[in-house]
Amino acid sequence: MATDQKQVLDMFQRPYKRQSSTTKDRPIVFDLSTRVGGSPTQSLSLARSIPKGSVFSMFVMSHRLAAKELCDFFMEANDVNRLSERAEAVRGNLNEKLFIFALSFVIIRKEEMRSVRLPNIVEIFPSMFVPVITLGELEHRVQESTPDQEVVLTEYGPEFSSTHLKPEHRVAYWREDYGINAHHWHWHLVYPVDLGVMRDRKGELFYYMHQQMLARYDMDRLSVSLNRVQKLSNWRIPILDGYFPKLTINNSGQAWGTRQDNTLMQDYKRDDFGLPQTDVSELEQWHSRIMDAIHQGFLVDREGKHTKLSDDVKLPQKRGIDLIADALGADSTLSLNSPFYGDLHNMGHVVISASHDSDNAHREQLGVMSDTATAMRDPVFYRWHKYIDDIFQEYKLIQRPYTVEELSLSSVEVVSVDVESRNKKNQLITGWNTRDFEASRGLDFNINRPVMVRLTHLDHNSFHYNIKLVNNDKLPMEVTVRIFMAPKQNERGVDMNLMEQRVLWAEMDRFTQNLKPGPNHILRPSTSSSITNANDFTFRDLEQMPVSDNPGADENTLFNFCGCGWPQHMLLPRGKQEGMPFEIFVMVTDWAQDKVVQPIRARNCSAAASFCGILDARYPDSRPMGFPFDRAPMPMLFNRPLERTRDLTGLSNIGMQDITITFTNAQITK
Ligand code: CUO
Repeated sequence: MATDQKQVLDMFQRPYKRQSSTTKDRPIVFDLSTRVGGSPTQSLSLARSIPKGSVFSMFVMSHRLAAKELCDFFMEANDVNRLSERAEAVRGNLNEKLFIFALSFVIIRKEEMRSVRLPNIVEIFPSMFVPVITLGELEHRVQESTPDQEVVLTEYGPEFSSTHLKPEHRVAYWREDYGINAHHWHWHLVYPVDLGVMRDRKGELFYYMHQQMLARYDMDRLSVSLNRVQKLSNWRIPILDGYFPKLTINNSGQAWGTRQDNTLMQDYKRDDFGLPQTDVSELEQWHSRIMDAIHQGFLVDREGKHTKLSDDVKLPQKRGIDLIADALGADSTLSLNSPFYGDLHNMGHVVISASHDSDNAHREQLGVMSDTATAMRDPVFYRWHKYIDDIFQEYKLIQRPYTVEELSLSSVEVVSVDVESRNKKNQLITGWNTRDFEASRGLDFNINRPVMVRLTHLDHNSFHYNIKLVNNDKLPMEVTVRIFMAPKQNERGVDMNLMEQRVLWAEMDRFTQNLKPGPNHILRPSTSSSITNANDFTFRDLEQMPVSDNPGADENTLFNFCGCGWPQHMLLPRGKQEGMPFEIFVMVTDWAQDKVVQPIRARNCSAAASFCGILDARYPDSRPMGFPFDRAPMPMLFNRPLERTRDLTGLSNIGMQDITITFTNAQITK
């Protein structure tokens, strides 16, 4: 392990402690009580105003300002040594999650530190992923263990936090999956609001990545015979489903707020986050102003100037979808008019997470909806985001449909598409699997041996796409291959038409391919997916990595972004035990039209580029995100069954295949 990597790991262990055990002989350099970092002006007053052990929420404006202050302080450090000194000076005095967020933010962005990798967030904050009762049981086992027992293990089964008495509990395995929650935390770290991060098509990716998570959630809901998620649009009636996370906010044991079934959203009047009172009617007003903008076709800035909303623009000019997402996300530097369009998405998270104690009368903490690492556990997250997505879809549906010219690539013919796994064609298998995490990296169990927790998760047998196609051109051709998957039938068991299926298409992979003239054969492994992240490392993985394998050896390799990405084990929906029909859709487009001129050489860390972009580079596909399903289908295809799509358009560059996903309810053997 390289020295830099070791220092980073030291900073991330037990973040609530003033000094980690591995650095206890290093002197404290700064005295935080008077000044920090040798600069008398830097008192970190905003950062210090967030109490230790309580919620840190990037959805809350005052917390974003505190994060900015701490990130700026860490950004002044030019190498891992100096960062580590600054981190040591403040750790134990600041809110732990703010501390880890700012450290991670700086390590990702500092040119000098990009050779090191961040450890998995599950091991930094086990208590945000593992129920408190499981951790208690773990402590018990530690006490009962003998010194020769190297690993203390506990099981966390597929029932998760539920009993299956309530229908929503059937998808608890999905909502409470450690990987999707870690991905969501990482995504918002890479695309934060109000931290001065101006990334290419940030707003559009906010729309697209969240829309795709909803599509995936709905695929799993249909897998367990639940209806697709209903948007949370009527805030005057109670939220049907409660949520009891059974987790603690951090490693000190403070519990999250819980929400009973049938809780009503209420005006936000809490006094503990420096936020003004926010009435539910204010959210409605922001929503209505954004809807007006969509239907009028323009946003209005603070000087009254109109900015047209259209997706038919030439990049890098901003598409309408990007501008609307900026207005919804309320980044003060990106929103064209934040006083007018408000802070709808973020404040929705806050108002919902405070609905059990909206005036702080009970001194209860906010619920899990307030934190990007835990929000996806709560059923209301999807209802809220469906509501947000509905705004985007309203906009997308008034864009003109794509023309045949935009959709076709006549020189390429997709002859056949198959998925293959263990010598079976078009039959995929899912089941359960487990992964071990070292809880003792984040929590102190008072022993010198690793204490492990074993988390259960959905998984599948890996597979590959087998695509046969012909390049009818006389020259080789660079193409983009776009692969999507959607369920075939709705909750009534009826085959969906293209319009109904439109928002259910989940991206599986997107890659460039050189086609030689004549027949071509693509074998693409599922593990190479452009949405997933294979580089998610535990502390132990990183410690055991030989120095020669460390990316620091190659300064052009930027690994930190790799922490962002959908978990590979959640690439497939669960499917049904009796088998569930899905469809694979493959579309080939011309790379010469799709490609983006990068301002600098796009570097290596593009593993999950579809969902996370590429560090320091533009989003690597000029088409609107979600293409071709982002817009309404051509009118003549509107109500037609999908099978007939190709016949009607004569689009040779599209191939489709029916497949079956079967859930075994058994351990997956890799
Ligand atoms: Cu990711 Cu609402 O944006 O949680």
